[in-house]
Amino acid sequence: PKPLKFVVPNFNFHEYMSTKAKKINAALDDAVPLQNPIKIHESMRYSLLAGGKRVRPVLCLAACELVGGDEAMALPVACSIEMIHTMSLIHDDLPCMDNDDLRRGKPTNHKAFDEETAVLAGDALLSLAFEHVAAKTRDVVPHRVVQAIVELGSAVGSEGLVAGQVVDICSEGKSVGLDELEYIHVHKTSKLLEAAVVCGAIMGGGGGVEVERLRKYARCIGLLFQVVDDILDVTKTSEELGKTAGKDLASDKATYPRLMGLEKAKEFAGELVAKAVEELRHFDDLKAAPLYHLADYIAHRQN
Ligand code: GRG
Repeated sequence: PKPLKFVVPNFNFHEYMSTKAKKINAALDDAVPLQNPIKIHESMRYSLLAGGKRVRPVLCLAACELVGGDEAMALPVACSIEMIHTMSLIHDDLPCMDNDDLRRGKPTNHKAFDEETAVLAGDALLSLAFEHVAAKTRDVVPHRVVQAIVELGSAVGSEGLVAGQVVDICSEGKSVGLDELEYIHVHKTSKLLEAAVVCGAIMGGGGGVEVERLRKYARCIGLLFQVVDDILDVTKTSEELGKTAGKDLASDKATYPRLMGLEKAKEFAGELVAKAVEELRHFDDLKAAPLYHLADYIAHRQN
């Protein structure tokens, strides 16, 4: 997609991301101390502190501040979201799922530890995510905390990430159309990004209309995230191989470029980013700067 015209000048996005990511990393480090039983906590920390981009928790803090909240009000739920994201990656990499050996350039959890520990580390992170938001959120009225917990639960369960994963698994080896591909991506990827933004706005004291506007923004960037992932899959592999056809064209996995062609997939990504930022026009430009730039970052990221 073309660069956004409305990215706010003089906003140092790189600095913004690294400042927020440092806070999130420190909070995650505190949330899972290395305690007995050592093995399980080591395994949880191995994946949780393994250097992800922290897109979801940053989105959460940005949404909280956009509606007038203080970052501290959303920090616990932002950590919970990263715990859930991490556990979904641990389980996704297991031999019974994708059977991957590497994640973020390091051995996957079950390779670094063992399969039993990886399953349990995922379970423990999922449980801790809900405990953490309920126990550690401060200065937010209880009904908002409950509302955020409901959002989280529905994003993760059999109508959320789990739904996306099960439909993805069932579609293996079958021909997948655009509608089914969108269903998989919306559930596997968008739902948690949506929960991140919506929970941030809820904790920050956002009104109903603001929260729903931000939900629409998040749905667009959630799908965008995956469309860009699919595009990168083709373009990066093409560059690496010095060929015109990328990895995904060789495999039988359905992706946007495969189903609609690379150019149309890029156009679709452009439409999604435009639709996302359209929702931000209702907010103050300066206050919305982080979310403008996050949309731009997701559209143009290289990994
Ligand atoms: C959540 C209860 C529960 C079970 C998990 C395994 C599973 C069910 C779902 C799979 C979900 C999955 C792996 C979706 C892919 C999401 C995605 C786009 C991951 C990559 O996100 P990045 O790029 O990763 O933000 P980093 O490494 O930066 O954190």
